[in-house]
Amino acid sequence: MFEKILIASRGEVALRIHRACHEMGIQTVAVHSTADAKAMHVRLADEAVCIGPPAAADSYLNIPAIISAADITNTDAIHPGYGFLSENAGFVDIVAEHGITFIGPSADHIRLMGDKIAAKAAVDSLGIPVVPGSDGAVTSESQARKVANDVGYPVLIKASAGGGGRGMKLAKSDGDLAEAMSMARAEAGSSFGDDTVYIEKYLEHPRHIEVQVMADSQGNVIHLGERDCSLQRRNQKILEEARSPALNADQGSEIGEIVSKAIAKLGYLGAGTVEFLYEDGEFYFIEMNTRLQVEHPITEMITGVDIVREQIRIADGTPMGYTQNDVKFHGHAIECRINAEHPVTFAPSPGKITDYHQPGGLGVRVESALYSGYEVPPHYDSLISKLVVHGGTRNECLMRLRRALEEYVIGGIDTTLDLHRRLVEDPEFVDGTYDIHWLESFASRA
Ligand code: MV4
Repeated sequence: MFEKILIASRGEVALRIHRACHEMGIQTVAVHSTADAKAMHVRLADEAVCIGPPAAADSYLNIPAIISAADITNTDAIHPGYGFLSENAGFVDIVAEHGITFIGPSADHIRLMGDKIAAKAAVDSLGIPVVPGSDGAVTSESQARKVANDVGYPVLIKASAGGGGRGMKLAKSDGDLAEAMSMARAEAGSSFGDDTVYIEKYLEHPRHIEVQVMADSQGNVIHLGERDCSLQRRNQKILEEARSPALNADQGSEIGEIVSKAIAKLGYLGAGTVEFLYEDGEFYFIEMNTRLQVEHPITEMITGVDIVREQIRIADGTPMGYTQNDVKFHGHAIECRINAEHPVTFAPSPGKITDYHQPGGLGVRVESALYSGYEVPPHYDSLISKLVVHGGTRNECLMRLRRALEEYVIGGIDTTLDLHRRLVEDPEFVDGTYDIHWLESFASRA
């Protein structure tokens, strides 16, 4: 097993990875920007290396600085967390060239899933249902018109190099198509340096449901059920649930099995998430994430599987500690993402935490690197805490979540705690009947 792991990330996930390492008897190396010198992950790690100035491009994305930090500390492996370099195939190649293990999938699988057209074709051929649309790239307006007429309007034009909602354009009817095509291509070209686009039928009221999978180097593949991530605003998830309130256990396990089989055939290694839109009882693949996800704790809460620990074991070549038969689902879990933002305007609110009190008790888990006196820097993502609650049923989980939200105190800055306090009282949220558009209207009603 590895003796020392470098954590190429910051904030709550750096702490999450540190905890898994120390429970496994593995030493940790934190890397940090000058803005993060007083961060909790730096304080707790066995060693810490400053890798550059505040801007992420010069520190957390600075590959030479991170590789140097790994070399001088005699690091065996690097965990990239999420964001930053976690889905950068070039980084994975460089890590390998330095004789260090990347804790994650192969560079080839990261590259494949980063190319949205190639990813869709690959999973389609492996039996995963996809959204009806163009067979690969669409290069001309006449070709676009033919696809749109075949699948029916409205259609969505997506950038092959995009993902996460960036570079999509909607054409409601034939009259919109030419402009949507040229805008999508221009935006894709300027944002990603690649103007390749493809077309899909636009699903109007889907839910966003994703399946967590893990695969080890012995060929063992498991799924850990689904998460419902429909509550989002401007492509930022706000609250996630496991399992999905829209599915019964059999429906969730059915798509889980389909995904597991496909992942096995793909020869994938490590943790991954296959994202679907779900509408009128049908699943439609949209993309695959080849990293640990922000919302992984809700899956851990309902399965008892420590996903980060399993990632580390897999990267080391150790078999996973579970087969599918060992995975049992217990109760319901919800994660509230708490951001340093105003709860109504969502204006960023970095600054000093003057008061801090975390909720606790049975079934309550807080994933955060905050402490009283800590200064939230303005340079990074505004996620400062994840409140993760488990209960025997969804209703018990909700009762416990309301209680935990009452206890939580984060003083000195604006946070989205009040948004969550309102959300958990809303009858439509409690019903669980929301789609991907619902939260935007809820947030604007405040
Ligand atoms: C779609 C869609 C409707 N139809 N594709 C946005 C994020 C990116 N991963 C894919 N996205 C969407 N793709 C088709 N064919 C609607 C969205 C979408 C969305 C998806 C998941 C969660 C939130 C969303 C919010 C707006 C649009």
